[in-house]
Amino acid sequence: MPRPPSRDTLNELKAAVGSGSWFDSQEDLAPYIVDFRRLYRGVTPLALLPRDAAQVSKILEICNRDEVAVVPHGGNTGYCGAATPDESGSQIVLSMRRLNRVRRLYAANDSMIIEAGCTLAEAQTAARDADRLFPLSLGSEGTAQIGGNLSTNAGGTAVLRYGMMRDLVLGLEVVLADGRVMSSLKSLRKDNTGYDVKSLFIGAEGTLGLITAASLKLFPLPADTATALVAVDSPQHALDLLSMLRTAAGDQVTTFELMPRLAVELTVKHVAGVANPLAQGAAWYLLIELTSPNPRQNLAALLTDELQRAATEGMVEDALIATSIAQSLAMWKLRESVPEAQRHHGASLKHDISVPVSSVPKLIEDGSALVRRLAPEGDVLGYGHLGDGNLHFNVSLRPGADSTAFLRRGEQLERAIFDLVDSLGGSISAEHGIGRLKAAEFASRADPVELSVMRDLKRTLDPKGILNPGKVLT
Ligand code: 2HG
Ligand code: ZN
Repeated sequence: MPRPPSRDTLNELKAAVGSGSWFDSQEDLAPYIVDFRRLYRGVTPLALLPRDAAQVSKILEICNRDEVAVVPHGGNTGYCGAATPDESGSQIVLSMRRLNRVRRLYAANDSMIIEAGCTLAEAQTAARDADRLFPLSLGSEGTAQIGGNLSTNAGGTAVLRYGMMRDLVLGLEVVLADGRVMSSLKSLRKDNTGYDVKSLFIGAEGTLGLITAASLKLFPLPADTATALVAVDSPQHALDLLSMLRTAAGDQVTTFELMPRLAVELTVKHVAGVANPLAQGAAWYLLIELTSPNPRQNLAALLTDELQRAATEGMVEDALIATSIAQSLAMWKLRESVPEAQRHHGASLKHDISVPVSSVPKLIEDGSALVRRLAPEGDVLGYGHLGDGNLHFNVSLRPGADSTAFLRRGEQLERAIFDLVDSLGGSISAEHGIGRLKAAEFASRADPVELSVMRDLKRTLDPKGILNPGKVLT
């Protein structure tokens, strides 16, 4: 069991990074103790900002010896409280921000080695500067860091085409709990030498080791893009359209995002500069994007033909294909502003869940009935990555309704929604992770054998339990 650090340990940790690379005043520590959603407010005696893997190694060596808990901290954009210390005041924070170098970009190998503290946007820019694409894409990419993306196995809006963060990794550098550095920064597409150890650290939220750098896959830059905003009358028609588009365009279908009418209305109302280019009143909207590295693909024509055919068959109510980059960006802004609009609208209950793609209509129908029954003060705001079967099945407090009653019902509603998800063979955390928020629910729902394997791995890799205690596993 970790224990509070002594004064000597704290001094040794400060010396390990040197002056200017640690904070211990309440004022300086403020950004490190509250999570993005303000669900948790912790206490810490010290935040360390190492500059390289050697310093991270030294820190963990000391913490392991003295049994001091370490909470890794990236861009702090996570939704589950994984990067926030607990209230005990005994966990130190380790910020990755200064490990922010692009170590090497191998254009001919379509890969790059990049450190954990680079933001996702910095990773994308480094790739673009070499005429390549790093395809992970999400609303918080200007702040979220690669280490956090890896540790939560981030998803976003291009998973349909490129997969999640795990699918984009060729190798990792990881500092283990005792300070040893596992350097496996290979850039190989094929490597069948034993267990896939690196994969253990992806999605582990810093509980098995601290990722300091990664070798990531790159792709050709899109040279032709077609973006459309499409109105449909039901999630089933949206799925029919997805199937039709994938038959016609295969993997060129990069993005297929669903938004209910309420999401669009709130975004237009609350976020400056957002407009709905389609006639008001559609029940559901889709943001669809097709991309190809071939500049002569004429994706706009393909998308126009398919949408016209879908309209004739009664699948599509209305559609607009962007004819300029500005118009395409405006459509993206509409989608990416939904979380912000929901924040402005007031209290909400969030459920980041996934089911097999074909079960999404049932999830929405049965989930909405649960909300009407168990949280009648709320309106369903279920939107997200339909192409991946991942909905942010959120519920927003109706203006004027009783927020205390609404929030009190949160736990019961969550359990009912998770039961529904389980019955559909889904996941209670599709892309935001477990952190502290879902640790108890996860423990009670995971396959017991799988959970015991996870606990065995934790004991093996972190026998003193110093790495991000209380997150993922209870
Ligand atoms: C998104 O897809 C993010 O916009 C945030 O994953 C989801 O705020 C949410 O619930
Ligand atoms: Zn999402």
